[in-house]
Amino acid sequence: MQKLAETIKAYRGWAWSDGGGPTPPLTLAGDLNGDNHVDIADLRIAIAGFSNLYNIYSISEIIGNFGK
Ligand SMILES: [Ca+2]
Repeated sequence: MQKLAETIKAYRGWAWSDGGGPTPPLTLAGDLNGDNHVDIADLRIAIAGFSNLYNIYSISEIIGNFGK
């Protein structure tokens, strides 16, 4: 089990260095404008595009990560 953990760690290290930048590999759920923060600007985007581009799950993600 320890061996597996080390392998995963090594793989992640490789993936990170392969990315070539400080940008996190995963985007923040609810960050619709891509500024790495979930705030009122993202909520406004979701409301503006509601039922078209975004739905109640988008709003839920924003509320869940609000302020991050
Ligand atoms: Ca944002």
